Amino acid sequence: MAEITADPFAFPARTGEMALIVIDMQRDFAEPGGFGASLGNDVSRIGRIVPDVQRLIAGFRTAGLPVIHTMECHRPDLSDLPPAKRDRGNPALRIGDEGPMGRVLIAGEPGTDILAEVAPIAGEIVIEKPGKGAFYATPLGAILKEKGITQLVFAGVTTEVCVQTTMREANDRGYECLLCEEATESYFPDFKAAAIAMIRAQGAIVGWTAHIDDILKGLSDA
Ligand code: C5J
Repeated sequence: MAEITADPFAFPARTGEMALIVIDMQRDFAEPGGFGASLGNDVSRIGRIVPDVQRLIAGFRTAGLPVIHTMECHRPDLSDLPPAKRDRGNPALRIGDEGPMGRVLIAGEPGTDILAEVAPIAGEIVIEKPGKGAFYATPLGAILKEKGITQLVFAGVTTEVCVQTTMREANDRGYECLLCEEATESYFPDFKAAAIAMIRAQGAIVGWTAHIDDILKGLSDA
């Protein structure tokens, strides 16, 4: 067993049972004209983590470990979009509306695509999810079970919404979860810091957090 230097204590890595989950690195969250921007957010923050997400993905690919990507998106007929989600807030564009990158957060539209720099390669699993958590209404749990995965390393956006929700879902399902601090981002720096703090508080009540170099070292030592 390899150890990854982490907070609040070393992560007991079993690389044979480990996968990387890259949450929602989509144009809709990172580029002007998408869902994130329609809610009034400064989306430029998201692009800044792309090089570290790339490095983390490359480390997993080099180690021969699974990389699983998620996309927050809905069916074109909106049958998986609860009115409570579509009507929330006062966005410039609602989910399903026609925007500069196609229909906002709809499967198959240009804005829903994963950023080219961190896009899946052939053979990697992509989970389309209608909720914030990646386990809700998706085959993710069954896929992980079939692959014998028990440990999940997390990257992606946004830290306190889809990343944290998925980590909490995974933690309740018995997975050991580790969040890479440099490979996640929020529109709100304070929320990122708070999410990281609450995940690892109380003896890793939701999971561990670690720096990218320590995770990559743990993978290469294993
Ligand atoms: C949000 C996400 N923030 N991927 N989605 O609505 O975190």
